[in-house]
Amino acid sequence: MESGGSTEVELFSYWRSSCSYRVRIALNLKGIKYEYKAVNLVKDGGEQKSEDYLKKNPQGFVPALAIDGHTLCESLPICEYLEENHTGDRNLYPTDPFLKYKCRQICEIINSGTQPLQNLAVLKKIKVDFGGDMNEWSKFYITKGLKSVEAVLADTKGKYCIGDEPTVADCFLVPQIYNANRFEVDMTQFPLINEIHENLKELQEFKDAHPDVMPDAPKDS
Ligand SMILES: N[C@@H](CCC(=O)N[C@@H](CS)C(=O)NCC(=O)O)C(=O)O
Repeated sequence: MESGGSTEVELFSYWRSSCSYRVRIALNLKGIKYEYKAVNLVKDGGEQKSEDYLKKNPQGFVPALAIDGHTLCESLPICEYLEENHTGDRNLYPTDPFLKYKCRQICEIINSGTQPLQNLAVLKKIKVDFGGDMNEWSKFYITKGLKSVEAVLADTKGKYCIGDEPTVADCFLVPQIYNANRFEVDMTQFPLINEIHENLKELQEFKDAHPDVMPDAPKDS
């Protein structure tokens, strides 16, 4: 595995962060080696809020990716950057414009329509400031998001989200399924997603990005 640019690639990540998980998969699909830099989102109020880390990602979120002399934030533009600047082992996007659009549509349903509603900071606010049930909230919005993805997949799916090659849509779907399981979403209502997930679980690039095998995962996870 080789990086297309600088060899000093660092990923600032938290084992259970779905957005970090997306980038870990994308880096693996591209065959880019990276050094794992753990940012603990929960310890002492969260290392993501430290002065030092805010210089890397002013939003106080993981992931951040140091690559080619830049520090990049936001998982979707990071994947686009990797696609455009690192030829790598695989393409993350289909070449056909319509399929590329479909791929982006799935990413956006997850990236802007689902994950932000169950982000740690949002859940804390719902629980602490509004006395809401953050698990029920998360379950509701993840179910809604995955229902939309399931509908899109009816037209696009092969072995994976878009045909028979893994794409960025799969990089986004698998971490969202991980979150769905965390919040005990009833996954039996998503047969297409489940079928794709079973296929993706077989790929080494996805296995190597799983939260449980990250260096900062608790030993009993
Ligand atoms: N749109 C951003 C979202 C990043 C994000 O929400 N990261 C979460 C973990 S998945 C985080 O760092 N949360 C920390 C917090 O809420 O304080 C991306 O795709 O990278």
